[in-house]
Amino acid sequence: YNGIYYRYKHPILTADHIPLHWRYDLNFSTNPHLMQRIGFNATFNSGALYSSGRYYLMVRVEGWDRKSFFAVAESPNGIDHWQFHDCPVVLPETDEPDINVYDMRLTPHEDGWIYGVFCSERKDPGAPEGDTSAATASGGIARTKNLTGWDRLPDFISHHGQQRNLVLHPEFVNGKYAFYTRPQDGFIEVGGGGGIGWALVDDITHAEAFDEKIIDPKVYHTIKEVKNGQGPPPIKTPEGWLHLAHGVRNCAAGLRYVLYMFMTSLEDPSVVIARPGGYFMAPQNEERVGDVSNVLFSSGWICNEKGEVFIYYGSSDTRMHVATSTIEKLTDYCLNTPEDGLRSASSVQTVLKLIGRNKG
Ligand code: M1P
Repeated sequence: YNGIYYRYKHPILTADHIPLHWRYDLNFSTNPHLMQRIGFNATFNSGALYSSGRYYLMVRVEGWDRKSFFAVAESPNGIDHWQFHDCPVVLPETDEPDINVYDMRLTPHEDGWIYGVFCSERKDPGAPEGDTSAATASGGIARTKNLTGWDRLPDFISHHGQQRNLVLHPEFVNGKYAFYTRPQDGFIEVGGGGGIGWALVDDITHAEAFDEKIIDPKVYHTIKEVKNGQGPPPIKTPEGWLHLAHGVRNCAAGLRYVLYMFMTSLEDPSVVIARPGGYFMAPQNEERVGDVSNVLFSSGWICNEKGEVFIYYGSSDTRMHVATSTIEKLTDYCLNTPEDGLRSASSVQTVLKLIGRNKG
């Protein structure tokens, strides 16, 4: 506990929570050795939704076969007693079938639909023969009224490169749908692109972004030096929109993903009004180790009617955790945490200012 949020000792969802009837043939005559037939590797990076007092996670489930898909888990209190629904989500496809889908953000939109916006990965059709790795990423869009039946809409069209990190804003802005984007030059590297972008779209049933402006860039020698991306849809507060995002930097141990926050204006959600410096949460203890180590990633958070905030995050592409806070505390955090001064000397000055206030 650091005054900002409570962190829980244990993960809330792991691959061991996957129901037995998804894994075992429960008929003794066809499975006399009681062997597991289908395996699951990880449950992580979940979207989140609060409805009628129940807490829902749209979990990224990854199988032994490396494919991800979505499954809903539900809890009465947002912390524990999570249970998967009986079957995973059957996501309709477009004319160009997805090879892999992941990281669905759930946005209950003021148009009355609940949108699921996710990454759709496909083999790069332009890859040279023999290259079995090159892929492309686009923003997939589906919508539902009840988390059960889903309509698939055409993928988001961007004129600024691939999109692996797309999030729908919950309200219309100037009568249009608003998306947080991340233009990137390639599948892995954002290259000259990157940063959290902002795009307005007239028709979500044919979402096409003609213009994307960067509202939160990646920055040299910060926690978001290599890339960053909007996490869940922002939460509206009296002081502005609260945003949770991930920032990535490189180090000798490889890429390090941490969570950070910022706040945007109520009048224009594309204008950043507070940038608390550094990370909000970084991987710690067992969170640091997993399939892709040194990663925290969040695609979902919930604010309930009491102003309590449940921050759901995946650690090291392996398991799900929750941290809890309140709107009041997170707003205070955003408005009163000093900005990154971008140089060591500024960091010292920031500490000195606080020492001065505390000790005179
Ligand atoms: O493996 C770390 C993360 O990599 C991707 O995030 P990004 O596009 O920002 O690099 C995603 O696959 C994410 O799910 C994953 O946690």
